[in-house]
Amino acid sequence: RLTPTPADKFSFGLWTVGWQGRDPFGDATRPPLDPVEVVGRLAELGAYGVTFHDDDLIPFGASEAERAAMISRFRAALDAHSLEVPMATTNLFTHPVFKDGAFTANDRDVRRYALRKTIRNIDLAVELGASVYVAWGGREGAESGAAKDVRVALDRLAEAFDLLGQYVTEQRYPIRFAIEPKPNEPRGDILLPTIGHALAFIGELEYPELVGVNPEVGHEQMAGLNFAHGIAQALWHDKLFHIDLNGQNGPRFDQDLRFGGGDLRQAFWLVDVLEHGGYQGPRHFDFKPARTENAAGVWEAAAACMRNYLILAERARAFRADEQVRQALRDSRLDELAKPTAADGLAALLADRSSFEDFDVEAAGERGMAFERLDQLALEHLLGTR
Ligand code: GLT
Ligand code: MN
Ligand code: MN
Repeated sequence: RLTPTPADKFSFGLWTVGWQGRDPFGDATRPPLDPVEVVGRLAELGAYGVTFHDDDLIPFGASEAERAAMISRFRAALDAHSLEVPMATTNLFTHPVFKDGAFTANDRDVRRYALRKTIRNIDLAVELGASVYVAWGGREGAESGAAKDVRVALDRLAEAFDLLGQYVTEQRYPIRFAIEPKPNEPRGDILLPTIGHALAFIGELEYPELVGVNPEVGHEQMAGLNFAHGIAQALWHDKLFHIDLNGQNGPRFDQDLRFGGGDLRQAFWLVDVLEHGGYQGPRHFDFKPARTENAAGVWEAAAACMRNYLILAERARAFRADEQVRQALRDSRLDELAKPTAADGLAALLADRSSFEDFDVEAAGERGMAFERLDQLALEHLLGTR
């Protein structure tokens, strides 16, 4: 079952397959793609959804009439191909006006403009049926120490999410926000650099229930972090509202490889935690087809993202179903980790001589954990030899 269907909930950003290959050193290597063509192609490949920034769909600075025409063409294509818009977001990074940030720009007029631009696109997102609104603050940051008072900037960032939360509450919009962390690039240092920073920030907001995270594989790996662990913690907090799937080879520039490129072991554990950890949202790909590719290569890479996810899901299922794996999990005492440490209460713990006075620490220190056998079994499932 390696052919994607809408039930798999795969989605792609317009800006992913539509990336023209422009990088800091070179010009575009591919012509622009019409969003209407993207909708048809994605549906044909088995995706269920497409996502967009305001400016991916409607060129920045377009007139009201051009905007309306573009939206109606897009909507017609969505209807014709039964494609959904599960998520949308705002471009708060391309235009020079955002060079010092959007919600945390030092200039107040820029911050007010950024909020209005965002609110305008939230209206459209809701009209098109989106239930998640992503906020990637790529320009919210600094290159030098005194340029940004981080504590004050966080006040402004919280103020922005409080205003946006108030707006969707007053409009009774069925939409929630997902903050996308990233440690650096394009700013030297970006605010809310990791999943952990974002989760802590959300706890300080006025509408915390309306805000979760949209972690991206490569962004956490740029910081040397274990992505599957980050996802597990986001799920534990009930904050995994959305996800950006792609590939990355460790700490270096943001590679945005197709899903399955980069760190394959982490991809395996990621799919395992998504498939078996209760995540119900879209499997959204945020990748950049290499700039060496022409249009054919772009669609091959998009198809490969979905195929690789399905292969890994199948491998993870086989791993979990294997009797030897189940035995190794017991030998590794995962079942014991699931038992509360002191369900008998603090007083009983303090009175329990076997937990301290009579505890044989030497014997406990000599126990093997069976983790090597367990991980070898995982490797063999990943490599397809089991
Ligand atoms: C940009 C960034 C991505 C974000 C997108 C959402 S835009 O391409 O690199 O990681 O998810 O704004
Ligand atoms: Mn992303
Ligand atoms: Mn990225």
